[in-house]
Amino acid sequence: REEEERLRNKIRADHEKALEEAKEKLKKSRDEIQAEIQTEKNKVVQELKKKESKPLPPVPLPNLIGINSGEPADPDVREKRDKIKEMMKHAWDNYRQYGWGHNELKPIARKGHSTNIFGNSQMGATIVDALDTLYIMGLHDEFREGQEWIDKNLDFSVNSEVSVFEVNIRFIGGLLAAYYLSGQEVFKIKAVQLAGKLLPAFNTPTGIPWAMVNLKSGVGRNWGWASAGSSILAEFGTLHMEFVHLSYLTGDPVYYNKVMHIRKLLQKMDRPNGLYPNYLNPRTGRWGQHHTSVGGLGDSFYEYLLKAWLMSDKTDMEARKMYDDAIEAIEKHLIRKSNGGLTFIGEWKNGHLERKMGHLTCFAGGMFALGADGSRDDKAGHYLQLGAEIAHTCHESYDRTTLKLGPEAFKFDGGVEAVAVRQNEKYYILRPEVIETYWYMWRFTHDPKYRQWGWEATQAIDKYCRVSGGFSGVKDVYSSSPAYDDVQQSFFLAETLKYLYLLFSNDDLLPLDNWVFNTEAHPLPVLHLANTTLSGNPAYR
Ligand code: DMJ
Repeated sequence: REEEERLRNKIRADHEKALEEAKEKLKKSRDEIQAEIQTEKNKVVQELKKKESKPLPPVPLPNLIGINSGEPADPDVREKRDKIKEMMKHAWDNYRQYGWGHNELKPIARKGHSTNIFGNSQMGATIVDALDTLYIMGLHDEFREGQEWIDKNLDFSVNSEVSVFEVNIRFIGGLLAAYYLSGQEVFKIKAVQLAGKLLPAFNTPTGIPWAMVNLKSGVGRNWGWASAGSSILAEFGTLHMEFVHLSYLTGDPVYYNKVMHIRKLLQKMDRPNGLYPNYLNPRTGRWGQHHTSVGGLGDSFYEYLLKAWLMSDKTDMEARKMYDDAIEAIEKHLIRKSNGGLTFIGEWKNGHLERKMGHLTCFAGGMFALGADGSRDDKAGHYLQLGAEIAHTCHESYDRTTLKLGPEAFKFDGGVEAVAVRQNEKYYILRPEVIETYWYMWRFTHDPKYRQWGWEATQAIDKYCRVSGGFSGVKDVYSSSPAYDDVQQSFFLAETLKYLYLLFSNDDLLPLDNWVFNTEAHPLPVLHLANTTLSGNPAYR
């Protein structure tokens, strides 16, 4: 009886206590309740962040050779190199002052700038893209500022739809290069976090990724303008280098498997005239329009076949074969000599060759030179020569303008050679490809004309693109007083200034036997995996 009574009293007391608590809660204002909910939510987010920032398993760092100095002995060359470093400082300082944390800078309006490739959030694209250039130029205070911003502010849990390709080459590539150069863990951790956010883009019926993915929801889709819902060759075909490094650094084969799946699928497909079309439908696995380009929409796919082989310490023969087959077909169908003797690479459109070459295509001169060693039938001399001819043509496209800066696209039709015809192809947006080719040609030949051409471009950029708030693109390279586009592209700091700096440095700075540059000029070390296997995947190699 007593026990029953005691229990009943306890239940009554508990009940009253609960009622009291509920009343207390109800007394709280809506704002107070919301604040409590927010605090709880924040706790969960913090927990998650802690989990995500857990250190990754240690892996042996590849042999890192030549990450400092490259100081030339010749005072004239040193002076030129110093000038390029000063230009980098001007670009960075102005971004630091007027665009900090934004993706890019508007150097005339002196405020932040962004485009849809970066989604709608401020991800500091210029900071991430510029880090390794700052590092090799010895701008260490600036590098540290960038690192601090990344550590504190770079957050990928945002409701933002980004380009998988652009984020891969600029952010993952930039972070990985910064990690290898500096050894700072934060860059590796951020790269891996971001890669995890890109993985849902591969959830398509074929495993060919969507062009865009929402970092928060993981929902992907393709660009509205791309041939009947297709994915783009140069986008899904430019992930290999970064993804192999991610698997190497994490021991998780998931990244490697994604890109190898793409490769296997491409290998199985028929290629019209041996050429890869620029468009592939990720739902059906069928090609879209039969357009082939070594410029926009195709370019870096070919580049990454070659670089996959180089990065594997020349053991990935499958990639080398795909590269050799592809450039043989390109040479046969797309490369011609103009009446005036200029070698150019045209665009293939449904069985017809358009005699037009893009500024983007000019990177191919460097690619041919880089791939010369190890080419089929010992055609090394031939490919080095082809690289030199493309470099010459692209230099002509600069030299035939008023500003001595190259247009976005130029024709080889009738009497017109290496000159832009349409008004909307006359712009120069601080692109690197021509300078990139000068640098590779310089490394392989040491012909002084490449330094001379690089210096001409440096002076033209400084004269016509420099403004007090940074560097801007120009709308017409044939006009003596062109309008500015008011954008300082992040690739100007990542690529254009880096290639120029390397052109005036000694070859022992980032030697090509040890480093492979991704398509955004971020150097990644060659993985000497001869005696090892990629964790979890004995099939590698
Ligand atoms: C860069 O983002 C990369 O080089 C890419 O492969 C092509 N275009 C720009 C620079 O022009």
